[in-house]
Amino acid sequence: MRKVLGAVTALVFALGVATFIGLPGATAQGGGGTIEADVKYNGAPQVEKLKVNKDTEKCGTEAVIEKVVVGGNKGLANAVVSVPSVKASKGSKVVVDQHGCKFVPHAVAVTTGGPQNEAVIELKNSDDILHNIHTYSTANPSINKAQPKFKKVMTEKLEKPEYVKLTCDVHSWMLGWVAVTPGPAAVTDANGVAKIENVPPGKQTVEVWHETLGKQTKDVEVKAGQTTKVSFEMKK
Ligand SMILES: [Cu+2]
Repeated sequence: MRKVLGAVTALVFALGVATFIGLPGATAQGGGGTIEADVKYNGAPQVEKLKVNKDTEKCGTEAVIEKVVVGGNKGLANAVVSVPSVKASKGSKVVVDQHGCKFVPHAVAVTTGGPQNEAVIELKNSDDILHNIHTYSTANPSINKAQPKFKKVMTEKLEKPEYVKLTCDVHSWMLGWVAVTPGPAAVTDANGVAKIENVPPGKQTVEVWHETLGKQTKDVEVKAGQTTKVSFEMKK
């Protein structure tokens, strides 16, 4: 019995040490570097317009669905840049607002640290009308929930990394994206630039994903206290 207990204690101790050792490398703490990604697209912007005849007081009479947003200098907006070679131990939180019958921002990134450390998505309803969140997932369970006008905030948790499509069953044109990533991530701005700070030094993989233009990866060398620049050109 004592032997068994001893073995169990040793195993628990070993696991504890392994977990402890695993942490500093897994999370981006002090001493990291910055990755600055520049994402370009040489093609034309894609914008769809739809007549709206429902809840027009809040939604307006025309819905603009921006599938490909190209800004100055061919910069691609709404692209998710992430570092999947870094595994976070903690999930982060992101807020998506349903405002003017649009998901704002259109694309967001949030980190999952696995079970018990899931990514947290706060869904706000600032429209004062009924919305119905409906997500399209394969790795995570799908969410399909009404959010009446009195329910200002709804909180959901997602455990598995995945690019999740957000829609609304009340307003068919509403479209948004939640990128649930295993490591740190950011979304490109109007100029196609995204900055990710506190990335552990060493060889890292950078992934760029866009809802219509797909995915690309590149390897970079991150140095402590420095900014590593990386460029992508997305193709149709
Ligand atoms: Cu809606």
